[in-house]
Amino acid sequence: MSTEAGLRADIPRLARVKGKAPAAGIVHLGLGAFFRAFGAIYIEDAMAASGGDWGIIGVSLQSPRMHDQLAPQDFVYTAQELGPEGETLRQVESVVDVLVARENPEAVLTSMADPTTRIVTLTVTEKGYCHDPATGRLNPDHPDIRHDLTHALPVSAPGYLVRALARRKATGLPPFTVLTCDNLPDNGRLVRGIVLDLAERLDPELAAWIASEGRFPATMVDRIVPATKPEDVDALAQKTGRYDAAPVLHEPFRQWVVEDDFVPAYGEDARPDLAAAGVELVGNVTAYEHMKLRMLNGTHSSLAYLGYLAGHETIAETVADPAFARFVKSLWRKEIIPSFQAPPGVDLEAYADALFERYANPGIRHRTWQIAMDGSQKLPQRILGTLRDNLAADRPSPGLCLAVAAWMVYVGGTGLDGAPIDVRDPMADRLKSLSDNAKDPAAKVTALLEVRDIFDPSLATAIRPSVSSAYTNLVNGGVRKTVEALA
Ligand code: CS2
Repeated sequence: MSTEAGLRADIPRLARVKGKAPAAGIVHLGLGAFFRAFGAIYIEDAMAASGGDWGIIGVSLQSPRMHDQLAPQDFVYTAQELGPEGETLRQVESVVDVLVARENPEAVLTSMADPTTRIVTLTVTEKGYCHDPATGRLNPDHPDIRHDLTHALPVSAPGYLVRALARRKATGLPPFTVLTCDNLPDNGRLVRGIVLDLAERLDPELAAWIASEGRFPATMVDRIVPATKPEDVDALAQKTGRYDAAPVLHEPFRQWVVEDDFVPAYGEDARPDLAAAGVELVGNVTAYEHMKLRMLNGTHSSLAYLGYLAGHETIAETVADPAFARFVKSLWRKEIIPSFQAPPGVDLEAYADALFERYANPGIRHRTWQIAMDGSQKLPQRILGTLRDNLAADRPSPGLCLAVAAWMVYVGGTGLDGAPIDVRDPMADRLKSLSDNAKDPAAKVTALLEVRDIFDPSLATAIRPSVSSAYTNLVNGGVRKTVEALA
């Protein structure tokens, strides 16, 4: 019997056990599974270690679902840690409210402009920044940005940041620190540039104030958090005898590296005691970010496209296939590790070994289809930067070119077995029609490499031969054979 139908009515709902909710200090834009399994836990640990009012007001930009699931259980939820040897459960209580921006934009701006709000964290995914992925700059033609330029109540994440900062300036408050937790390159600088660009178009004085008073520390975030399925909700209810409408599932591993650069006007109160919770506070995040985006996310996306096309449902299933295991190890060793400088004291071979173990964790059913989403927004920082650095060093990248070719087959919308693919990507229609209108593999590759939002011209020219032959091999020989030949 499904929870929705039966158990929900029969068993008690989850409730706050620690009594009063903490007072709020953070507004989080884009409250999804990842932040609830990651930032919300670190922040709860920091409050437990050192106190402070850092309750989190979550904001869903679009859907009321998260609010509707969490409100009846006072915004608490279960974090289910899935290790290779079993699982542990934890109740997380740092979220104190959820607002739905589309339904009540005024409430969101009011919270962001409140004197108690000192940090706005974000996980709005790559596409939520309304930028051009190839350049990292604001896309002023994005429909949400066009809306936000002419309406006081915004719809986009950058719009909320800018309008809320304007309110704080008008009432004489310091800005909040903007702490992005999305997998974007140099994410702090990127969001700062986007916010300043939008502010400049609305009010140059506001832009100048944000530029001098605002802080946008870069971060590297890492924890694998597959989407929660209805079966997971049911199984947890059966196990605990309590109904939680929105548990999160995650692996044991976590790593958060943050530049220690918060709005100075708040002094000691500028941030939770993140270090006490195990966050690494550093002066510069770049090396960590290269390591994580290239080694983890780069191979995740490569395995997602190739694995999906080979018929594998999850990453764990994909790396259980020896050909793919050899392939990913050789990607790390030959193409990715040599492309960047390791963070101080980090052994990249050991990092790769640990990643392989994380991918192989049978407790984590992370679907290749989920990771394959939004490739147009992900490819540049995950794969193309590495390719560019390898070209400059004259290092061949056959594996990464194969991954790009697999992405091209994927966005064509038809698997190698002829089955349709449910492609989720803001550019899905455009990519599919480019592919459909080209007659053979070489023409498809050429057409897709001409998408300037993703590929710059010199990179496109340089990788065309290799991507083209990889595409042809995929079509003629199938995925496994092609992967095997490379590995
Ligand atoms: C994944 C990431 O869905 C994806 O694109 O690559 O969400 C990945 O699991 C996390 O970045 C791990 O920290």
